[in-house]
Amino acid sequence: MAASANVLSDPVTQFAADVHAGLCRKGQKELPSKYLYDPLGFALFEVITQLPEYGLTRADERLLRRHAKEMVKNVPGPTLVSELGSGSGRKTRWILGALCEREPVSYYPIELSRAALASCESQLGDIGCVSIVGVEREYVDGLREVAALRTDGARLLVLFLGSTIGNFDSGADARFLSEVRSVLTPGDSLLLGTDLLKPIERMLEAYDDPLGVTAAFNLNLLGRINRELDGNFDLRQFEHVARFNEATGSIEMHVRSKRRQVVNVRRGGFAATFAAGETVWTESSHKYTRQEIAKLAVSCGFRTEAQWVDDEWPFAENLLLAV
Ligand code: AVJ
Repeated sequence: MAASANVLSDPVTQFAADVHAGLCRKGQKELPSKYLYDPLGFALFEVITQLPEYGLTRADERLLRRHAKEMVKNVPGPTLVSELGSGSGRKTRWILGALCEREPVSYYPIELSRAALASCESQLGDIGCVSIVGVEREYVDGLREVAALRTDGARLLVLFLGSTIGNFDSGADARFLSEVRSVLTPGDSLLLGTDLLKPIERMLEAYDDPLGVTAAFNLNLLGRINRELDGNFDLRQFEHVARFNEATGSIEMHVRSKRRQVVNVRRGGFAATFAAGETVWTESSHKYTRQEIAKLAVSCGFRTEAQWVDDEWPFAENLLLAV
């Protein structure tokens, strides 16, 4: 193995360290949800967004398509647009298109994965008056870089769509928004997509679909450990669990061990023991109320300029103004 593979900034080393910490801790085992998105996980998530039970992404896109004109009216130009996580360009197209009606637009998607940036550029590259500059950084670092590019009088519009904010632990969402705010200047805005609280059965169906795509998405995290860290998880000995945590207002995904077993993660240099029925917590997806979002915004230095809520699937697009 090359010596350079051992430096701490090496992604494999970081993955191994996070997996080690999460699987060998006392109490509830956990793995960071960002690791769900390797190429296979990303492809499975794309399928999830098309499931009839998972209305979140379609609601997000519907709102942006229907209200993009109104949204950008609230953002006086000239404007630099930056997106935290480029996702699929489908939703962003509506906002960029609406802005284009009044001015040429510079769009800076921020994303850790170069592949995602490339796919974003190929999806949105055809909009004539938009110039795309991908930023391969962590969200806040990337945003700081973009903010430094602005010229006098230019405003920043930050997009954080798809309810990705819901994946932060409670409290961490506010810390993150405050950090974003600290990069902005009064008059800048943040368009924040948030999934809303709905009846429990509807939420559980969305995260435990009858086709088993979400189960595959979740179990793939163990498969990824096998592939990248030379682990020996037997995926058939674990099962997908989705539950609603009333205390935190979040859907949680776990993988549950069907029996007592020991798993080796050879590239991590450790083994982890699982009791029968023990779970590994792999993701939280917080479901907000409209009031909760407005409160969160105020506590982080924003004012809620407007909210748009989908009529088929409770989901809100929140336009927050930095004050
Ligand atoms: C991409 C974070 C919005 O939390 O609903 C979908 C990820 N997890 N099904 C979500 C996800 C299980 C999704 N986000």
